[in-house]
Amino acid sequence: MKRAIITGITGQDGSYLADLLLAKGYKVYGMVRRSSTENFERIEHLRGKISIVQADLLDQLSIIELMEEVEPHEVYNLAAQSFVPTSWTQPTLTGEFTGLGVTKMLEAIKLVNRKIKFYQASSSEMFGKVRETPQNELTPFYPRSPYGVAKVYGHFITVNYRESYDMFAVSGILFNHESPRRGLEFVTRKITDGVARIALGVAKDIRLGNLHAKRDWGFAGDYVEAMWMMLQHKPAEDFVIATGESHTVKEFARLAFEHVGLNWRKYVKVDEKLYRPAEVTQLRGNPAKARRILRWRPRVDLAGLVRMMVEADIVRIQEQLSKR
Ligand code: NAP
Ligand code: G4F
Repeated sequence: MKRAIITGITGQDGSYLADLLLAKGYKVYGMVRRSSTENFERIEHLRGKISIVQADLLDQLSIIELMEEVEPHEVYNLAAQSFVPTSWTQPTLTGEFTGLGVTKMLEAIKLVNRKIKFYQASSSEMFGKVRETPQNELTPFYPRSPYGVAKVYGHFITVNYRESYDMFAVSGILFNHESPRRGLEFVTRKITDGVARIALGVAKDIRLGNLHAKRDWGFAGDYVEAMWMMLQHKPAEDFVIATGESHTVKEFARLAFEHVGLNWRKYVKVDEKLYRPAEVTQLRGNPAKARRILRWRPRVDLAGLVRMMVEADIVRIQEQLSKR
């Protein structure tokens, strides 16, 4: 039976990847950092099916010991400080988790067993102030936030360990992917949660920042499949994962409000405090390489994603209200 370690198991992608690997017959080890309260909401349904193991991206020895104990075939490094605005208020912490944390994972593999396959969760934020559209594996990076800068480091250290030590280490350059398990502070989930509350009469409006920003949004369930495919494909190489379509925040909000029969203009308020010091105004990926080599393609389109997220938030908030 194949063994996999997932860092960031309590996050959106970690929970979907665990679902996928369990379905494929893996033994899954989810790495969590020590916390005074459990934060297992997204993996509640996996209790008893996966093993939870403690280690921290900031603690080299804890990661080495984890590799020695589990002897994994595959490691998926999804843990990071992943919220872009926080990277301006906590830039050094973001650098340590999101950047140097990757080196700690790679060093542990180098020391324990170089045959372990490694996936690094890289990001379209690395393209930042984009140099061409759409962006592909060869597009130069121009990050626009401490988060983006840290991800560029994580990407190149992965490439460097592959080239220096002949390790199977790949970087997946994933564009934005969303789901009902997305953190509430990210724009899509903030919108669908707000729409559900407004439709159920418990909120009056949603305050958003830049409505003109464009993103290439896909469904997280489709994207974790691409992560797995990258580790099955030889030789180890990097891939862009995206839908190839780009939409504005305003369009996302319009679709979400339309789903409950409301006009977004009446409920969305622009709050300039939510503007970023430096914005990534547009992102659109070119997934041609992944389509051609991995045979990967997304199954959920934007309309399907919006529907799935709004409906899940309505059900969740109705349940909360019925318990009051
Ligand atoms: P997420 O929901 O924010 O989850 C982040 C995870 O990292 C959480 O499980 C968190 O644990 C863990 N973590 C943070 N610091 C840690 C530390 N010091 N030690 C151990 N664990 C730590 O993120 P996501 O959306 O699932 O994204 C997964 C990865 O893909 C991230 O690296 C993100 O930057 C990258 N990415 C995401 C997207 C996207 O659109 N979702 C696109 C491109 C790349 P706690 O629960 O303890 O906080
Ligand atoms: O949903 P967002 O916060 O995602 P962002 O910054 O694109 O980052 C996400 O995707 C990256 C992949 O490209 C990941 F690497 C990263 O970890 C994360 O998952 O913001 C999307 C856009 C931005 O342009 C932002 O300015 O939405 C705009 N926006 C407008 N109003 C808002 C808001 N973003 C947030 N979070 N909240 C708002 O009220």
